[in-house]
Amino acid sequence: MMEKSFVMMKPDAVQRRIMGKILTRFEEKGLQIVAAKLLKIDEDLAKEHYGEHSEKPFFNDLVSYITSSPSFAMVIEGDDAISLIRKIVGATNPKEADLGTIRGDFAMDMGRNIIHASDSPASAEREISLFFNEDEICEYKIADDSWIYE
Ligand code: DGI
Repeated sequence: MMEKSFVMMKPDAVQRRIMGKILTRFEEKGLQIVAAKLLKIDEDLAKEHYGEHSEKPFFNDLVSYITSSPSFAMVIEGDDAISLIRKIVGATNPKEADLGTIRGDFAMDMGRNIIHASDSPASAEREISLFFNEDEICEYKIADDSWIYE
């Protein structure tokens, strides 16, 4: 089933200049970028995005990390995109993430795990609408579709 996921390279990915490498992994897999922007997340948006963790001991550190410098937010589309992207991203703790995943290859610590990706269709819908207006999402036919999907 075609799905859209919300994916965001966090401030450490931007600062470490590895955005291109990360983007390439999604593109080379055959996924399609349908929206993208660099933005500095403010405290309100950070707290809303990570609302489910508001009672956790790491919440304040998480909010200050995510608001510390710009992030690169995207909507990525593809067949089964939500679970597929979670596999490409790897486990939350980069030390446990398999090598070959983005977190497994590029990160060391939970609080610097470089990328976010929606974990379910309900979160994808919520997160996409939190970060993007409908008119920022581009519906377009991509040229190699018939070489990616049978
Ligand atoms: O969906 P994920 O980003 O893989 O994980 P999540 O939704 O459970 O947590 C959101 C972010 O919060 C995660 O990317 C890193 C941070 N986090 C989660 N659990 C811990 C944590 N940070 C610290 N320091 N310790 C934790 O146990």
